[in-house]
Amino acid sequence: MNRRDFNNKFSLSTIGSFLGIHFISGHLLSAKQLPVHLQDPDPYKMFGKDKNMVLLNDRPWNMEARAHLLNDAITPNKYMFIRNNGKIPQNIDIKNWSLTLDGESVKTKKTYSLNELKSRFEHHTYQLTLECGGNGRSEFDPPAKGNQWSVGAVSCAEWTGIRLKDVLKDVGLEDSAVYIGYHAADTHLSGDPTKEPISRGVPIAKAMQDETLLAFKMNGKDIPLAHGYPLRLVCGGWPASASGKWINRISVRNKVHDGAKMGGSSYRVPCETVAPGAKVSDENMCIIQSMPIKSLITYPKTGAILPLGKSLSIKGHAWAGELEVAKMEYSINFGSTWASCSLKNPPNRLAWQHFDAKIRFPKKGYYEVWARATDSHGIGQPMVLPGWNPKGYLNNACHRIAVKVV
Ligand SMILES: Nc1nc2c(c(=O)[nH]1)N[C@H]1C(S)=C(S)[C@@H](COP(=O)(O)O)O[C@H]1N2
Ligand SMILES: [Mo]
Repeated sequence: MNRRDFNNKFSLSTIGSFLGIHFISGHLLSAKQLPVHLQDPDPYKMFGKDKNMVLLNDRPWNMEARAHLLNDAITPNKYMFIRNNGKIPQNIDIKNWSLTLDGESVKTKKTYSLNELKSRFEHHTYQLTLECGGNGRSEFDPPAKGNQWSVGAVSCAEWTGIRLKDVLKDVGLEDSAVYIGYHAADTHLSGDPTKEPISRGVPIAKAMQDETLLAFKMNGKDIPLAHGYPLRLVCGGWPASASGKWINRISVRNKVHDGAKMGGSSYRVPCETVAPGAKVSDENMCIIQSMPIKSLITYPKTGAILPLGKSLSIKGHAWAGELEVAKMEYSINFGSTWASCSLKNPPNRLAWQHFDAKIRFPKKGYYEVWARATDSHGIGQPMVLPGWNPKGYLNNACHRIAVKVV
């Protein structure tokens, strides 16, 4: 049984009947929302998350935001999604934490203590958008296995650290270097110590960008444990799986990194588009690189009620992977006509951009406000689901909220 079936069949109703509780209008709740008191330990307290975040899974821990929780310009920890592939490392020994640079294409293997990294290299701070490649997966039909993310597996926090490129220059690269791959301290769910839950990476060109950080601070404080304390790679604009948490080793490779979840159908999509439900062999899958143009209406919360004659101010963010967002529009008639939103410039490359608009509704009734961003190459968001793929990645369809004018 896949997770979607499990969630639908067993979460609320089954648990309710075990406890003799009736979930009145349980059908209105997300089937993925397990009652908090059934979680042991309480993940909201454990990770410092707002109680309105949605828990998707507990082994491993996965949690997402809802659109209206992401209204802050910079995402605070309490609204930041968590995506884990394995078990979070325990008992981190900060004094002895180190990062080893190795692989076929480093001049010499070298190990730095965390303090050495912090003291020897210049610090930089950037706001960086991290979106899980599977954000929006729950919409695909036929369904795709994996966490059934809605729209909330995205964040834009302020990360402080050192540039990966400064460290790579310090160790020295051979001409053969093409990719870096991270290794981290989280452990495989099976308990097998020889298996890594995930070990991904990026091409050298991405590793050498100014904004690619080895971060030790998030929003001005130590990175929260669930987000990679004490050291994490941050590669904004790419699937967030490239941003390794709890990292202790980076391998410089002379080929595309072949760590866990680099191959097969993990974070890969068909090289050529396929019909929904098609089987695609591994050779015909390509690694996801820059994430596609996308946006989110973060204010108001869907379901807003407004008196006729009063205008509605909407707010949100848009992001475009490696590119910039060039244009932001909204529609109140299911995409028949579009009007422009005002759009701010990003504070730095790879940060999401804020938009707002003041909307007047012509008469009473039910409306949907749709938002559509267009990137600097003129590529806009699709209004319906984009290309189906076996693992349900890259859903960047327009976000919409319901508004009633009375
Ligand atoms: N070591 C390690 N790094 C990891 C992961 C993981 O499971 N282990 N998950 C990846 C994935 S798939 C995503 S989407 C992001 C999520 O980052 P966050 O939990 O800080 O939001 O971390 C990435 N880095
Ligand atoms: Mo992810």
